[in-house]
Amino acid sequence: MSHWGKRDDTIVHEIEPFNAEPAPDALGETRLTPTDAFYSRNHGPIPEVDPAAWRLQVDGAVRHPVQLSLDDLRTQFQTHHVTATLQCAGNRRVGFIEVADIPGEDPWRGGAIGTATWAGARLRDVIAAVGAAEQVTDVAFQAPDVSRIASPPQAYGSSIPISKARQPEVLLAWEMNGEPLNRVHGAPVRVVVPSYIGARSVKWIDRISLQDEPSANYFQATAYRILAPGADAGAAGSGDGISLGPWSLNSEILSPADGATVHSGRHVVSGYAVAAEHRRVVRVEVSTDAGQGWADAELEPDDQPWTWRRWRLDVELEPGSATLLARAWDDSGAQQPSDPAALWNPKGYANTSWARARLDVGSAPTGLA
Ligand SMILES: Nc1nc2c(c(=O)[nH]1)N[C@H]1C(S)=C(S)[C@@H](COP(=O)(O)O)O[C@H]1N2
Ligand SMILES: [Mo]
Repeated sequence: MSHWGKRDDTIVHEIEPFNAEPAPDALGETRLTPTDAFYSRNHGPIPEVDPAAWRLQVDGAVRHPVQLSLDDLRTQFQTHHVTATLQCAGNRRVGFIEVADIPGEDPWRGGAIGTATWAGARLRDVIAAVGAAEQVTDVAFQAPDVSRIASPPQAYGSSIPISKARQPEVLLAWEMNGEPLNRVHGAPVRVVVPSYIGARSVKWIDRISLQDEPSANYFQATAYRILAPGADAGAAGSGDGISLGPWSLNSEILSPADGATVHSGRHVVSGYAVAAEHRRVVRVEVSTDAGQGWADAELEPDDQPWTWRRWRLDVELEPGSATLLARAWDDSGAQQPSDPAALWNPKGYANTSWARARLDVGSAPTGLA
């Protein structure tokens, strides 16, 4: 085992704070990501919260503020299961770093994403219980982990619009993949906000506040924003740039992974695609000749609204160097932008450009070397 129960082949970007993603092949193997292959993204030390002592404070512009124990949350509200993909805004940042350096941010490959079955109470049921005042526009989450990355250093927090908070897919989850949520993924309770950047799925949550503005927390007001390409990230202040919430159409090639050496001959190219909120992935195309020709990949069934759609295609690779590309289309006819340079931003968020895998193809056919 590597750190925090992750597999030995985990790619660890930082040990403290712990930031790690699975090896691409491991991530592509299953529709549901095993917990030991699920990425971990942290901004401070991982807190150890005693579930018996844990309380969730729900307050702000509400009629009846409450303090809930884990037992209260589990017994006073119906339990719901949602299978949902989480994806970090920094997923695929390495493609941006090739365009221009992004100091101070981890070079995530395509593994800052994972799909799990979460169980918990619906946030909307808790909101209904406290009674939101008319003027409430945002639901803010607060956690106890203090981040020194934030300026000034502060505990992690963020918010989502109340319209999203009232959707049935948004959970206060205490279970992941059929087991009690573990410490590194936010025990005892985390928020799960499907189709929003992972930053909004606050772990170790201990306070929910209903308010008439977004959270003033550093990770809402200053970070997780798309600054203008020429902006100085170090000088960015509260409210600068485009605040990220819902993510956009994206895809990645997981196998063969970018940079791999493979044998010539037949290969299965495979990966994932995710659609934006309320959209569906309806087509994924793959090119083996740097974009001259494209073939439709075979897609996994589209029967889970909040999850990625994995895809695969059999291809023939000739000896030499090869560039595989993949691009997803959604049901509004949108397709991913081709060029990471057109999307590059100083903090390196939301690289949704075409997936690229550059391969060294040896001359021995597959299976004969
Ligand atoms: N309390 C807290 N919640 C947090 C974070 C954090 O650092 N502290 N990181 C966020 C980010 S940026 C992401 S992408 C997801 C990652 O969740 P995971 O570590 O369970 O994969 O958690 C989010 N929730
Ligand atoms: Mo993230």
